[in-house]
Amino acid sequence: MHPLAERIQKQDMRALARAITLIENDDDQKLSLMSDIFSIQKQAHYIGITGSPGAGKSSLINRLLTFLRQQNLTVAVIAVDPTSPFSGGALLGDRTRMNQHFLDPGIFIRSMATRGSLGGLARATKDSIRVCDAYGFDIVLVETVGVGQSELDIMKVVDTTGLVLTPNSGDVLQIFKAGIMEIADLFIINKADLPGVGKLKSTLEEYMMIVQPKGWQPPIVQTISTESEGMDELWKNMNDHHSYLYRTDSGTERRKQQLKLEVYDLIREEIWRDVKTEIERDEQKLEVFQNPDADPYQLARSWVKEWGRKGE
Ligand SMILES: Nc1nc2c(ncn2[C@@H]2O[C@H](COP(=O)(O)OP(=O)(O)O)[C@@H](O)[C@H]2O)c(=O)[nH]1
Ligand SMILES: [Mg+2]
Repeated sequence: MHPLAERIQKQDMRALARAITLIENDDDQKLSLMSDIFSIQKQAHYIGITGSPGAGKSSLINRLLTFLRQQNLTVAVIAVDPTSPFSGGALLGDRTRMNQHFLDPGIFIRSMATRGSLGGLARATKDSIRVCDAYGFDIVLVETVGVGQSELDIMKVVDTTGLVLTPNSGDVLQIFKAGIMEIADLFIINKADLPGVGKLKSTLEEYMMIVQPKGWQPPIVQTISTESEGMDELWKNMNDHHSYLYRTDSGTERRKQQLKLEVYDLIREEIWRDVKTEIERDEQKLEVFQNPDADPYQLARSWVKEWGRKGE
């Protein structure tokens, strides 16, 4: 087994941090490490928290952390939101609030950097989630801003996705357009202390009437993160969703689908990495880029074909 995997299995926190750095840097050892990590996973509950900037994702996670620790559950938090207080881009006040968690050995907090990672942010995040699982955390929470494709990709690997919305913010339309409504397993109306909760709730209910989700019906939960309100209800619904995934046929179908998507993603990333490496080390091929009018379709096809023949 990879020495880092061995140390992670023995709950060595420094090995955990080291492994994530190795993943971020897309180190050559990554795939062999991940294979070992995969074999020592313990099936933590992976939970994604997404939503517009300012919706209260970090505040919610902060409160949920306290709640989960009271239940004696251990939690890893991976922040993909560059503005997250967990990633240091924080308001001072937020950081002070988080300090209690930073000192707790039952909690691990890490932000993701993408620099150098060929597979991109989503890949690095997925791998890091698994490393935290292998270490033995009961729950892995991921905070992402619900905006781009890479956020959507991250949500493909988590078990449960909570979409944080706020009353009167008009973000539902944005989120709808970005295709994020579909990936929500749970609608979280945060800032439920503000006016407009009823209206947002009926918008979500109307949405569900139209799309008529099969299998799991995303519940609507109300929270006030600033006052720690609604955490028990939120956790109950997250747990229900986990049971749905692991104890029902329709949940099993969804997990099969998820596996397929991940394998396809991995194949795409692996081939891309290989082909790109081949091109970059071949002077003759690089020369072709000197002609800005070259046919991109023809180039891509011929190089992929050439790569395919090499493996024969
Ligand atoms: N009124 C109210 N404000 C909240 C609530 N939750 C978070 N906020 C505030 O919303 C702002 C953005 O919160 P933050 O957690 O950083 O949002 P994020 O960008 O989604 O991570 C902060 O000023 C929070 O204090 C809530 O339930 N009610
Ligand atoms: Mg945040």
